Amino acid sequence: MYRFSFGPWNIHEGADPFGPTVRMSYTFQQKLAAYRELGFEGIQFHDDDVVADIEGKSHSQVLKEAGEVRQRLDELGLVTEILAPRLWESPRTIDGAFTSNDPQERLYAIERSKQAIDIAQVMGTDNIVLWLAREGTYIREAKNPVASVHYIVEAINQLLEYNPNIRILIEPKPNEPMDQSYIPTIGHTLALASLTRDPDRVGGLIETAHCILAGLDPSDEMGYALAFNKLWSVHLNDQNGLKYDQDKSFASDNLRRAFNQVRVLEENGYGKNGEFVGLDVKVMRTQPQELSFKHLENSKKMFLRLVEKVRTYDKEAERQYIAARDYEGLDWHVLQHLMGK
Ligand code: XLS
Ligand code: MG
Repeated sequence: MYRFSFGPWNIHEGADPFGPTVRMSYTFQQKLAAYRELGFEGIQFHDDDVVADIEGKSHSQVLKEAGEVRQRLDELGLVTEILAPRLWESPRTIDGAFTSNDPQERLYAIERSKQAIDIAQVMGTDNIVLWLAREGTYIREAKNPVASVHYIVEAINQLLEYNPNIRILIEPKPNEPMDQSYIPTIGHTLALASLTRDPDRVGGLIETAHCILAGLDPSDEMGYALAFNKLWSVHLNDQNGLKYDQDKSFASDNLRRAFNQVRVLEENGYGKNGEFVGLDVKVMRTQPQELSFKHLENSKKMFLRLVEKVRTYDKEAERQYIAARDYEGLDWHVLQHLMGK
């Protein structure tokens, strides 16, 4: 039995860098109410998804408001999967958060992350996600790449020390908003984990589109993390090539690539330790408001249909093709299976 999650930002108003919103907003409470209706149990939160306008509020006020949201989730039978500090929108993180050239800004990023940990504890999760959005450069000369890695390690060390229960899930992405980011892939993530004070508490969250933007195959990236027991969450979606980050519905661009992601997850027992199948999908800008949940429903349905495809896949035939080194035969076998014969 898989459990599914998404973040409130996945229900959105259609703004993009070139145009304003095109749909009315759903309120936070309406979004929460939609989860169960759509068959989702887990919520991915940023700190300021839980507590709006977080920057102006005192720590005790923040925790009080988080407590109210927690209560509402309990009533609705929802759980918080992950909590992520939003470190890329503040005027204090323009030059990056943990890797800003300004020590005061680096400090701000660490303090804000510690507060996110406190919010996570109120919300009942130990999973802290770090999408290191602005930890990178527009031009290489702007930052020191060696010092930047040490800054990130130092920040993570402080967070690990701050709370002994939490674990850090780094969500790698190679670019956007930066020209180049410092932690672009799961390999970088795991290498970074090994430099921290408690590598067992640092792992990864893999997003399909981020792998594709790095020119890598998402199922192989997932397989790599699984080999280290470090795949602690996923953000499934899809992406048409090396373009802006699209966050399309899962499987909508490349069915076979989606099949292989489900295959590597299913065959390696993903979910058995409580991991969620997380989505990070955007509905198309053209969609009318009343039809703007379809990307979530469709992504979940496709995941479950592909689980069936994995379970009904003829493994004995696969074994024979591999033994004969007949990969053309194997290719056809896979395509036939996906076409439903
Ligand atoms: C990036 C997401 C981001 C993270 C969590 O892919 O949109 O919000 O998933 O911080
Ligand atoms: Mg994501």
